[in-house]
Amino acid sequence: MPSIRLALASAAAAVVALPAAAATTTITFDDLTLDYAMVYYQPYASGDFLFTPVQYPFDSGMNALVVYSANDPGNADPGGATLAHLASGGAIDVRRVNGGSFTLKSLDISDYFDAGYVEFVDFRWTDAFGDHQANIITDFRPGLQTIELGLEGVTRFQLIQQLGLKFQIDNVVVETGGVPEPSTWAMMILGFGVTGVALRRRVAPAGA
Ligand SMILES: [Ca+2]
Ligand SMILES: [Ca+2]
Repeated sequence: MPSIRLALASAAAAVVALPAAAATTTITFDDLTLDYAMVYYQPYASGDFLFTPVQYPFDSGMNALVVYSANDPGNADPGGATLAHLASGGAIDVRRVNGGSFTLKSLDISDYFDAGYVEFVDFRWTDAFGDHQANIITDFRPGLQTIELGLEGVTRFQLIQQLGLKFQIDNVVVETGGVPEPSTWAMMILGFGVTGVALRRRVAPAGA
């Protein structure tokens, strides 16, 4: 009987401990295997992350995403795909379906034609402290560059194209599940406590 109790307690502890394990995901857009730049009017979904095209008042064209796939000469990810907004002034909005927070570790970026143009990208993100803004500047070389961000507790972020300045993104690295909710902590402590009790019960007869 004590061994059964131990097994049950361990299983319970394992289940409640799961939310504490952070999962890191790299969103590559490489599932979008198309022949040429394809216009997307709907959000692009990867897991529970949504990439939605947003139109700002100064947007000069259609509100849509563009996929740069393998055969496009402007693709900064040869053999794979990248994501862009079609219109100058448009933005890509990223958040989780459930509105949950995540860590934005890094993302790759290049100019829209991957020609090595220096572009200024209006980067905005929201966390528990409010809204923030910074500029990302693409380098003067063809190919992707990695922007290290390490932003924790993000609930959404946007990459906004300045007038005449466009970009493509790839390899968005996000981490979820790293910060257990208070109720999860309570369940974990309870789970470990039960395991401890079961272990003591099993050890006691051997020492008697
Ligand atoms: Ca890619
Ligand atoms: Ca570049």
